[in-house]
Amino acid sequence: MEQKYFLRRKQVEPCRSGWKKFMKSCYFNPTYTAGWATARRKCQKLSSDLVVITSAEEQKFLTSNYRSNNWIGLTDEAKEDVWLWIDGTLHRNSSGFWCKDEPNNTSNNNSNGENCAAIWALPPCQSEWKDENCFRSLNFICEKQTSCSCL
Ligand SMILES: [Ca+2]
Ligand SMILES: [Ca+2]
Repeated sequence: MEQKYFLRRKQVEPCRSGWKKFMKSCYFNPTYTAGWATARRKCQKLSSDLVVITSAEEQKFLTSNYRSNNWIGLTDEAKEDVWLWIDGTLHRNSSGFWCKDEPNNTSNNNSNGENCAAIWALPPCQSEWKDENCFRSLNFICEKQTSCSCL
């Protein structure tokens, strides 16, 4: 009896405290900032990884819930202008939610250009993506997939 109750309860609240549920994932937006690689390690320590955005709905969920400049799990560090999600998926630059004229690989402050993607919070790129210097300290969003099929 008690076990049954626990299972049901677990299905209704599949995300840990402080994490937000959307579709089949839980999301977390730590309050501190870090460079992209450190941010990724922080997510991994929480049994998650930087967010991989696969739909317009997910993008909208993220931008309406998290309103800072946030690293996402997208990088062209391995090969310039070949953007890969951290799960290995190839991202087509024509898709996604890039801000106008982004990614532009600006090398103003860094000879390596810009190889990590972030959802930006400030105009003129509000709620859209920019490539940024990976060492810049930004907020970030972790995503953990759940096996839960509940709503
Ligand atoms: Ca780049
Ligand atoms: Ca840029």
